[in-house]
Amino acid sequence: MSSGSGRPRALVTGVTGQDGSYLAEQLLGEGWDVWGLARPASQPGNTRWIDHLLRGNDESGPRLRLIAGDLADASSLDRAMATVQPDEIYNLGAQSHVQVSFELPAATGQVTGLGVLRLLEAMRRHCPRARFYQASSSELYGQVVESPQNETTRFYPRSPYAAAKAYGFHITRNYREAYGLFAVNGILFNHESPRRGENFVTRKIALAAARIRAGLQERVHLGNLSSRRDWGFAGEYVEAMRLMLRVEQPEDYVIATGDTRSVREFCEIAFAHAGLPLTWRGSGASEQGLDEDGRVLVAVDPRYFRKAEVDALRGDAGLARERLGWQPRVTFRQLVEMMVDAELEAVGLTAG
Ligand code: NAP
Ligand code: G4F
Repeated sequence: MSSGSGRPRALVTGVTGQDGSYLAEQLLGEGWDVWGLARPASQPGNTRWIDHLLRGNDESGPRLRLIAGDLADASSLDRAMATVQPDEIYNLGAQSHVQVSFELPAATGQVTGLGVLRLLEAMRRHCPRARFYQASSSELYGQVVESPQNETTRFYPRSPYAAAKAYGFHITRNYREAYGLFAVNGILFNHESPRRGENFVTRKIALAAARIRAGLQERVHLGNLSSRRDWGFAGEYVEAMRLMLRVEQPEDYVIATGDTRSVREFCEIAFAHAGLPLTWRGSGASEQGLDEDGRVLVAVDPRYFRKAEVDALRGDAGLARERLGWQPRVTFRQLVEMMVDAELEAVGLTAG
């Protein structure tokens, strides 16, 4: 696989996000030319996680280049595809926040749903022999009908985000079947890292634990503490994306750890690691997490409750283990501690 420079080329949408930055790093490490599709920003500032890759550009070595585009704008995708002529396309761009999708349902549908179609159409026109990865989500399972969830579990989306991802899933599969494209869905369960957006619950908790320990914040307000997720490490999950495009037959895969934990458990490990072990008082909307001196460090705020919640997710990645040889290595505790360590370091502290 190669084109142009002789090196294979990848086009990554969502390159400024958590997964995009890890994926671009890995592809560059493999010697690929990587083009990141990025929305032209009216102000600089969202390239924090890829600045080191952009700085690394040189004449001879592999490099990350940005190309302007928006999943809501078909002409920009057409131009990007014609310019890059990629061998692999990773569609990671999305309005990816579930709660936000209730506030911006149509915009979420345009980008997270129809954006997939626009990209597939541009691929069909300019590089039908490329391989296409769609970032599908465990949110598709929503109100789960069985546990653990695997590739055959029925979908029950519970948010405008999940409904848009359901469209993206089906249109990807349809373009595979109708046009013979190599187009696959990775149904990834929650994956986190120090690069997670600050408004997702894991990063919000890790950030708060470190900032409270440093005296920079008094407490953190959260929503549903009983919600359970199958949380893995993002760096490992993007490895699975690459593997899915390197096998002979295009297929859809679940990527998960098989372990399910509550938001409350995440808080307990995070705060203990920051030297602030918690005890709990109350329940539901009045639940609180207190430190050894009785100070409230975690408080529930119903503003963060979802209009329709996904109560519990747990994935079965057996197919990926069998066909791709993929399995997770980082445990839940290691993930939480990695995230808290990063935030402690950012405020000049260490664990304990
Ligand atoms: P993320 O950090 O929120 O990144 C989202 C990316 O999408 C950002 O680069 C953002 O760019 C870009 N984007 C937003 N709107 C766009 C538009 N209109 N056109 C082009 N790009 C746009 O998300 P992530 O956690 O890395 O997740 C990557 C993908 O996997 C997403 O599709 C997400 O829905 C899906 N997913 C994530 C998880 C998870 O647990 N992380 C699980 C399953 C599936 P800006 O910098 O311009 O905002
Ligand atoms: O961190 P979250 O916002 O992630 P959520 O909703 O599971 O979605 C993430 O994972 C999906 C994969 O399943 C991706 F497709 C999606 O793009 C995104 O990356 O919330 C996790 C849980 C929810 O049940 C939420 O109600 O945490 C609960 N929660 C409790 N307090 C909170 C908060 N979530 C957020 N964001 N903020 C809180 O204060």
